[in-house]
Parts: sequence; structure tokens; C-alpha cells
Amino acid sequence: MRIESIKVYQMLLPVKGGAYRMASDTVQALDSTLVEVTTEDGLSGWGETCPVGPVYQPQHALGARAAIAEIAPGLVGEDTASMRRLAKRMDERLNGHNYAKAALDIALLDLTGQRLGIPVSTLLGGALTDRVPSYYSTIVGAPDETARVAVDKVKAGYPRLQIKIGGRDLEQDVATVHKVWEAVGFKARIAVDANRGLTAAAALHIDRLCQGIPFVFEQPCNTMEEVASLKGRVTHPVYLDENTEDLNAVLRAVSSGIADGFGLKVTRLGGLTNMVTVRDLCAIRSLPHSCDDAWGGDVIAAACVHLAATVEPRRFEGTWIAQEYIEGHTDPVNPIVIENGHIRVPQMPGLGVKPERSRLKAPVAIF
Ligand code: 0XW
Ligand code: MG
Repeated sequence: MRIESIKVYQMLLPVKGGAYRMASDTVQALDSTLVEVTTEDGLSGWGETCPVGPVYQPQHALGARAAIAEIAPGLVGEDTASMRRLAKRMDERLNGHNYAKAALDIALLDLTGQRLGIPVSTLLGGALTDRVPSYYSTIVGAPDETARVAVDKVKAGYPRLQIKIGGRDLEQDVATVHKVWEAVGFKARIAVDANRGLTAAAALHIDRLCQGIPFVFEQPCNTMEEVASLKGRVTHPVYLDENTEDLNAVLRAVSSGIADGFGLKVTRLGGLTNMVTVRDLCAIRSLPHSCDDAWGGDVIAAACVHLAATVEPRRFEGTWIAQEYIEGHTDPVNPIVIENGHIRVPQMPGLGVKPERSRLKAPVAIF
């Protein structure tokens, strides 16, 4: 079936509570881009990409829409039967810009799933579970307050916490990790995420001053080289997030043993098709990882959950979705929701979510 049109929508997602603070940036409202790919028979598939501001990664909302404008005209009129051909077509139109291609990749898989009458998780190899764990991500905050939130979220059923640190005094970061551990103990697994914000020296200090606390250290420093320099010097496992900029970066991190695991973002890596490759690479070395994205509504949340359902549970680090930090749902009829720290995997054909038309403004571009 041929692609008849690609519509691009913009949706503003204000942060509940006012601000989401990370070491690298503080964001107040996120600018999400939704794509609707429609085929000649009237079927529509949806995709989404929503960078968490322009500083977290070298990606930004206007960049996503500009990249889609380069790519989309080359997809209109193409047959949707071959994902490989469509991926090739995207690469022929634009080099790189994985985060924009990701929205189209997700929409095309949504379409294919609907056409075949199977969920996207089946297209990705098949679900191993119908319910995936999520994790709660704090903001960079005062030690006592962060520990209080951590206790609340464990009570709410989250099996894992991601504690944000960085961009401030070492003393505050060390106190935060200790307070959370004293308050929560083994009731939840803990990741400490510095979002690139530490020098290697600061990461070494935190590692030593938090000896005996079983956390994984997520993206402590800015570059892969700095993170690699920690190997053998820190006692905590080190995970990469922001440095996994493309498939080659993941391959390099896996093959050289730089990372003990990953915080993976579906759009950064180019969509679900590429994430299947990453999932399988990680499986070869028994590396744990998450399946999330930086931000977004129900469409990207559904994409992450379908993929998450296909990951071997013993290595799975959870799916973070923005629900705790945004009001309402893009799809109020079949929303993706966290219940007791877990998320049900949609069983309907395709992604199983559709943005409610009344929530969408007019398309910002039609191809
Ligand atoms: C917790 N997240 C998934 C949400 C923000 O985009 C940051 C991100 C991370 O793990 O760095
Ligand atoms: Mg992270």
C-alpha cells in the first residue's frame, strides 16, 4: 500500500510542577513532534519525537521538524511493504538525524501492525511479557527531599529509581545518594544519573564516598573517553546514556567493554528498527538496558513499551515515560499508564494508541 500523505503536528507538553532539573539543563515545557503517515486505503500510523530541550543531546524540536521536511517528500508515494527500503529511502534523503527518522520509523511500524492485525511488539520479534517495569526519575534536588520522593515512589510500586545528580557541589550529590540509600535500601534498584555533568575526578570521588551502596552510575561524564577512563578505577557499574548517539557508538561501547549497561533512548538511535539491533547486541554480552525516550506523550511511550516487552526481563532496566511530569494523555481512550510502577503492554494492532484529534492543532506541515 502506498503512502498518500505525511502530516506533522506540534504539541507543547508543559512540565507538571514547573521544571525538570538535570545536571545539564532545566526544562519547563517540551516541544513534541508527532507524525501521521497515511496510506491510500485511509489507514494512519503515528510516530513521535520529543527532545528534552536543546541541551540534553545535540537534538532539538525545530531540528526534528526541519529534518522531517527533508525526508518526508521522498516517502510519499512509496510502498509500505518493505521497512528496509523505506529506511534506505530516508538515508538517501538525509544523512544522520536519527531522532527525526525515528518518528517515521515508529509510524511505519504502527501502520504495518495495524495492517497485519498484530501489535508492534510482535513485529519486533514477540513479547516476553504483557507488563513491563518502569522506573522513577527524580530531579536534581535537596538530599532530604529526594529521599522523601524516593520513599514515596517505592511505596507507589516502582522497582527502580533513577536519582539525578550533577551540576552542583559534590557534597550535595554524595549526601543525596546516601540519604536515598538509607531511606530505601534494597527495596528498589538505584541508578545515579549525572547526565554528563561530572568531571572524571568528581565521579571518582563520588564512587569512593559512596562505597558499599549498590547503585549503577549512569552517564557520569560528558564523553565516552572520560567514561572509559573510569574503567577499573570505580567500583560501581557504569552505564552509558547520552553517549550512545548511534548504532556505531553502541557497538563501540559493547565491543570495548566501556559500559556495563545502557540507558537507551529509542529516538536517539533512530527508532524501533535500530533498537532491535541494539537489544540483540546487548543480549550477546548480557548487558542490561532500559527502553525509554527523553520525553513525549502516549505515542512514544507506546513505542518504548512494545520494545520493552521483547527484552529478556533479567536484563531489563525499565521504561521511563513522561507521565509523572505531564498533564493528561495524548490518547485518553487507550492511554499508556504506570500502575504500581509497571506499564501494561498494549495488545491492540499497531502501537495501540492514537492521539485524540481534539488535542491536536492543525498540522504544521503536510507532505
Ligand atoms: C530520565 N530520562 C529518561 C528523562 C530525561 O529525558 C532524562 C532521561 C535520562 O535518563 O537521562
Ligand atoms: Mg540518563
